[in-house]
Amino acid sequence: MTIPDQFRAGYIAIIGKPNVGKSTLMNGLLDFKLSIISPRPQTTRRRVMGIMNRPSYQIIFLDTPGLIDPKYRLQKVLGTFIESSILDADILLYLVDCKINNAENLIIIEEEIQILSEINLQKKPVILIINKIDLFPIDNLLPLLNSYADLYPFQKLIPVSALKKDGLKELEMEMKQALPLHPPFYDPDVLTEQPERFFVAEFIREQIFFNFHEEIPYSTEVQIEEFRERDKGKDLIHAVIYVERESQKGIIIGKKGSSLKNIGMKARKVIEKFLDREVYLELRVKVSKNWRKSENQIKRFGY
Ligand SMILES: Nc1nc2c(ncn2[C@@H]2O[C@H](COP(=O)(O)OP(=O)(O)OP(=O)(O)O)[C@@H](O)[C@H]2O)c(=O)[nH]1
Ligand SMILES: [Mg+2]
Repeated sequence: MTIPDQFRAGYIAIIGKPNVGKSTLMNGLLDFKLSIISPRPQTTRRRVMGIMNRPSYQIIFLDTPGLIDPKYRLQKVLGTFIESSILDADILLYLVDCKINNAENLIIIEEEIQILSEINLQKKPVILIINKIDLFPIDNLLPLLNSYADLYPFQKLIPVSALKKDGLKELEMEMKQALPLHPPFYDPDVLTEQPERFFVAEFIREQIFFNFHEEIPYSTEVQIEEFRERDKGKDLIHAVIYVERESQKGIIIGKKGSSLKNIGMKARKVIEKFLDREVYLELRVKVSKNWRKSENQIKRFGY
């Protein structure tokens, strides 16, 4: 493949508080479901890489966990994923959600900007994305944009709806112009650098977010014990769902295994779509007592 002289390529980190739509935005831009999404905060737990390949540019997105004050040891580790993504990035996308411009929200806006200043130590260029504009009346937008613009020297402020894919083309053009001249970092066929088994584990975890409530999704970790391609028949995937307590194990398994079966069926569909082939998925549930507080266990899970 010949690479055009003026090829542009770079890393863009997607940063913001939990639940503002970072993963939805990355998937929308890539037009492919890579990062898992749920209606609850703190869904993303690692940095997820997605590569946009175009004839004259390549953008490597880094989706990150939401910015929070860490309480658990696990959350401290997640903070390091955010830091490393910012360090690796050429440009930051700072996501916030659309809000009515009242006194209460002005305090939140100031806090958001304060966090941004604290994490963007090297003062990399930042594009502010106001997401979820589908949920708010258009009249809110201008005053909201002004409030943000008054507080920080953003390279650009762009309102979007990641869910409805509104404004994404404008955003892509803006990002493209901000990219440095550089040959592609990855082969243009590549969508991500992370292995298939990473995404398989994530899609199982996503089902836990959708099917269980309160602490269960947060107490859950999924590990792939075996991923074997077979000459004959479907790929074989053995995954273990770890929870923190015996009672949680019972809930996940459900009556006569019905809940586990349901998760397995739904996750398998997403996995097969992602891999573009059929798989045989076997799930087991184990208890790893209070793993989120255990440094060793967190490490063993690969964080
Ligand atoms: N209405 C609307 N909902 C959206 C939009 N973007 C994301 N959402 C919803 O917001 C919720 C959170 O989306 P995620 O993409 O998981 O958010 P996130 O910022 O990655 O969250 P964490 O990984 O927890 O930090 C989901 O229910 C999405 O469907 C949008 O533009 N409009
Ligand atoms: Mg996310």
